[in-house]
Amino acid sequence: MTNFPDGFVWGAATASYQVEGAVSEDGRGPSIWDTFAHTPGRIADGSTGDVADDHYHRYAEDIRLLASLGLTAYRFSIAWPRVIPTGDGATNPAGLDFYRRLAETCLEHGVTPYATLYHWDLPQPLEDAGGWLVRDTAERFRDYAAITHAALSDVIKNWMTLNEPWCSAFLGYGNAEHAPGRTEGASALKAVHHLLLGHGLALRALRSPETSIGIALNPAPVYAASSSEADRDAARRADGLRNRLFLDPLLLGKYPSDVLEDTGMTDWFAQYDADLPVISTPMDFLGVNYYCPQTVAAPDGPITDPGKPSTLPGSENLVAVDTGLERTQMGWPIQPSSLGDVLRMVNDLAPDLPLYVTENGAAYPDEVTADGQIEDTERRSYLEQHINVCQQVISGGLPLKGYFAWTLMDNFEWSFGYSRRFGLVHVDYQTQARTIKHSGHWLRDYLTT
Ligand code: GBH
Repeated sequence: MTNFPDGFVWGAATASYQVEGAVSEDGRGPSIWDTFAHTPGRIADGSTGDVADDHYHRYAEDIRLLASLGLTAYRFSIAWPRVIPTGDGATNPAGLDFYRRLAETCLEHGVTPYATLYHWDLPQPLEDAGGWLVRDTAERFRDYAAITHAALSDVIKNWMTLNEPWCSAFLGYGNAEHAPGRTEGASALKAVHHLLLGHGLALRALRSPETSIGIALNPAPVYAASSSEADRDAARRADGLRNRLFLDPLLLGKYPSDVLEDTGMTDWFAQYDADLPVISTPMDFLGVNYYCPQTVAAPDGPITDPGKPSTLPGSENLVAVDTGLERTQMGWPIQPSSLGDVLRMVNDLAPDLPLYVTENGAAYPDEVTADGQIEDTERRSYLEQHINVCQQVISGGLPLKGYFAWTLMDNFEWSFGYSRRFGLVHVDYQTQARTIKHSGHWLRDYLTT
């Protein structure tokens, strides 16, 4: 039995390209992730999202499974290229209809839909026209958001504009780990601005009394490896690019000047001051995706591996430090108390803003036992410890309203393909058979007994 307040939202999350498959069905257009995954060398195991979990056809079974875990909310994303196949041309009714069926099936099972409008699958024609490096993409995003909301707002009341714009900008246009696989140095900050502008324009277009709208970010506590001035400066720079570059414009209506200076982008940003009131349009909630903290130091010698494109334009001279914590299969250190730190960090900036943990979870190489069980005790323990922290921050007075596990079921883990599993539910990719893991059973018992 949980001690969470009544009405606390318990859910699981997925994203369109990671689960849907059916990439050429019912008029869907290509996205940057189709192009990227089909480019040899981009995905660790050479896989693509062509089939993924076949969620496009199996969504009803998947929503039943989600409900059977005692969860009452499903965070999924809407694929822009299903709704507007070329990005800015005609609307595809069959694409909208899929999300209507998905939302209606949720409602039939007592599950509240939470839709993310952009979880990284930009229509390829928009990338060909400049992608997030150009302002026009923000305006096309607003139009897509408005069309989608107008079509589905009777069945979907909770919306998120973007998922983790940090990843879109710095993995997509910085170090090329994600689609579209470009290495643009400090110009990746232009993508940050256009993503945030798209968010603000969409927020204004969707505003209505029955709709609750937010964004899902991936802020993380950044700790300095020591109290030396150099290490503290490294932490300032990493915190700037990871957190303040997003939180400050969204919540305070200004960009952090030190980050713009470090990256040499002050003059570029100065041209667009007039966008800040749009970007800082008040939201109904903020989603926090949390996996791990970051500890950084200034390097002893010169910049490490200068040949490798960076996710830290202008601040390459810092290094990640291993603090000896246990790690998940992703290599991400486990530090549950840091979830409390990050929630307090955003609450300090916006004291009254309702917060959700919109993703939290862990990858492990799950093994199926002889009798068909998946004994993922490490994942169970990760989830339990982080859920306990949620309870603590609520007791401490923070307006935390819900928790979404990442992820409902194993899926296409971006540049790692199918080689990393985060699910509460195991997926056998040969047969598409779903099996609830020990962690899923634990969560159900936690929520229902
Ligand atoms: C989320 O991204 C995604 O929203 C989701 O689609 C994905 O499947 C899931 O997480 C699991 O990866 O610089 O050492 O601090 C999370 C991606 C993970 C990116 C942590 C930044 C920072 C590592 N983030 N990572 S570090």
